[in-house]
Amino acid sequence: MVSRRIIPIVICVCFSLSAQGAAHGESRFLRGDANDDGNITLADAIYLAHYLFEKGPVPMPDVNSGDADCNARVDMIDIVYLVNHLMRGGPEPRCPTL
Ligand SMILES: [Ca+2]
Ligand SMILES: [Ca+2]
Repeated sequence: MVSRRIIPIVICVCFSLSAQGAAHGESRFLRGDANDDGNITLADAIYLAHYLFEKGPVPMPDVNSGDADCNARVDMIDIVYLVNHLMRGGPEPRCPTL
């Protein structure tokens, strides 16, 4: 269950959109699918906010599934990245290929 404190955080993120990118390899998970349901949705951004700010469960099946911008860290920018992708047509959560 997502706490009511998460919703304002996600709403704030929606209004401060930005995107960043970096490079490192992909493995066997869908980058950005933090809740491991096979789809990238706003639920993944909420899941990450819960993980980061309320000590919620770690992104599944690998913590890197929450690293939407592929910079080797899971942080608030990944929430922004997901919201930018879902609501503003920003880049997909994946690492650039070399
Ligand atoms: Ca998902
Ligand atoms: Ca990241």
